[in-house]
Amino acid sequence: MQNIAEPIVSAELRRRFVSSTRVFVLTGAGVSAESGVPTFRGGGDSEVWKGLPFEVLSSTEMLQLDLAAVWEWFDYRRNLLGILEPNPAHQELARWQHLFPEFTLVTQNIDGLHQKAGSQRVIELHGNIWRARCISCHWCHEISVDADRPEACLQCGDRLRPDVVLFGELLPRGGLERAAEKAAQCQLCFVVGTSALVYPAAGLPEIAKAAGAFVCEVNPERTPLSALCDEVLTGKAGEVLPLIGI
Ligand code: BV8
Repeated sequence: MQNIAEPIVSAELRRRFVSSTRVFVLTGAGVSAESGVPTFRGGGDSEVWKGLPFEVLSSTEMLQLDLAAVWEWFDYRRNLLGILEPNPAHQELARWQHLFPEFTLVTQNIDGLHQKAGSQRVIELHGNIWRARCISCHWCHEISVDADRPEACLQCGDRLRPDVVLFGELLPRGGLERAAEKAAQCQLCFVVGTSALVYPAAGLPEIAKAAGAFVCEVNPERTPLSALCDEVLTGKAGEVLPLIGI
């Protein structure tokens, strides 16, 4: 059994953790990995389903081409997610929201596990797999674990689509702007479990850094963002995050 030494949390980071009043956290698929949610990249094969890479399945082109196939892909993922629970990383971030006067949690994930762990006011940049949206009137419908999703919009009868931002689609108005504003105001920024490849989300830590924040990355692997960070804690989010706030 490989003995993975615990990452050393610097005295500087601990000092900043106890003295900061404005903290910003960006999470990616890696924060849900220990809950059993497959990541898209990093740590094995990227998510491929029925021979198609996820960037193709989750794209605006695929939506135009074959809405039923997109629903099949999201139904498959939702069924996987239905039985999964938050892990210590989600729980620790839910605890952090009570530690700072201004705490902003921004996620690229669509799994809803931050909210399930108790995080509130989560900024979901890429939407949520537990919601369907009408392609005409944009009416939204919650999809619960134990009920079939509605076949058509209950308001206007047109087709529904996942309320998720697909590749090639603009992010919903408001979320990204609010996230960028908080990133520019924070004193301490954590980047947890993201390959930092998908924009515009990956640009948020760059905004924080440019505004003078101390940036800390938590990831078992290095990313294009690592060089920009003031501290890189190499390890799993569920194991590392609880070490920071003690
Ligand atoms: C946009 C929802 C303006 C769907 C997602 C060509 C045409 C159009 C656009 C583009 C283009 N070329 C580039 C773009 C921009 C594109 C983009 O950035 N593409 C990338 C791939 C190059 N972005 C967009 O399209 C965005 N919109 O730009 O609009 C526009 C519009 C039209 C034309 C031009 C511009 C929309 C992006 C949103 C897409 N939707 N999700 C779905 O889920 O199916 S993105 C999806 O992938 C996720 O939400 C997430 O954001 C991303 C995956 O990233 P990560 O979360 O980082 O996950 P990943 O698996 O990559 O990494 C996991 C990390 O965790 C790894 O580092 C690993 O080491 C680490 N890890 C593993 N285990 C652990 C761990 N860390 C901690 N603990 C562990 N235990």
